[in-house]
Amino acid sequence: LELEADLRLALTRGELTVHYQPTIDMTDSHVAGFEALVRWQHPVRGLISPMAFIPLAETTGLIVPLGRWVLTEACRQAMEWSRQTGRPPVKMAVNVSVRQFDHSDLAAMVREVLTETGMPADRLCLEMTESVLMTDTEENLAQLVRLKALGVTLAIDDFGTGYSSLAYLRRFPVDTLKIDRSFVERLGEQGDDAALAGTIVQLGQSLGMSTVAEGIEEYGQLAALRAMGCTFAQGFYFSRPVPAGEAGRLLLESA
Ligand code: G
Ligand code: G
Ligand code: MN
Ligand code: NA
Repeated sequence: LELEADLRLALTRGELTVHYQPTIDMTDSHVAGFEALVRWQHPVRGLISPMAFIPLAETTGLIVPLGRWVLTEACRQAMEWSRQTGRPPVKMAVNVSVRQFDHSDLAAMVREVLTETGMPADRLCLEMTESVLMTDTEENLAQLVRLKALGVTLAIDDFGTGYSSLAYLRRFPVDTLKIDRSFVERLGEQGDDAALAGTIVQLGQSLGMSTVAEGIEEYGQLAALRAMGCTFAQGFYFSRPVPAGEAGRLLLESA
């Protein structure tokens, strides 16, 4: 309860911050984009992981203003890097909770933020879990269609951990599958696990979707996924999520 009141204030006090983790193009290893990941710099408790406060934000509805803040900050940052480098804005992926579908007109919010920041829609990717495809299907489908109409791209996060049906996947306007790190973690070990990652890559290919392997920590995992034809890679092997200053340097070095 104390944390809830604190979280409410955190938004207004500027205690939230965004870290950025690069996504790497498998073909030439350049930085293809970043995923924005929120953190809370609590005045007493220090840096708090989103795992500790996103669920609270979801149950209290604070996820709506928090989600808007993260999206605005990530787009603003992409535009600032673009001005600094003279290059087009980097591709930016932002996590969206299923609760943001329930409690707000997500497409209207995204359109406003794109206008406010000047971020081109096609540079923004929204990541959501399979639960968006599984609950309130018709209403969520309508929201996704409105989001696609803006020109943003859509990714399914932690793919393979839910149980969305293949029929839903075909019906929903999804561009990218992010292979959950549990499938990447066990690559190289005995058993079915390599087969599962490979199956998701092939599923993506047959549906015309790109694939991002999450949680790559070792070269062997990278090599295996590259051989499978996975499009993008993300994980501690390349970089942890880092503050904006460091992410900007990664972007410059990768040019
Ligand atoms: O940053 P980290 O890897 O610790 O993230 C932990 C979890 O918090 C992940 O599941 C991630 O998707 C989620 N998360 C991080 N930032 C955001 C955000 O801005 N919005 C939402 N909804 N989830 C986020
Ligand atoms: O659910 P989502 O994919 O948004 O979660 C991102 C989370 O995964 C963040 O907490 C991030 O810190 C974490 N993460 C990113 N790369 C790696 C990795 O290589 N290994 C592990 N263990 N976690 C990772
Ligand atoms: Mn994510
Ligand atoms: Na994920």
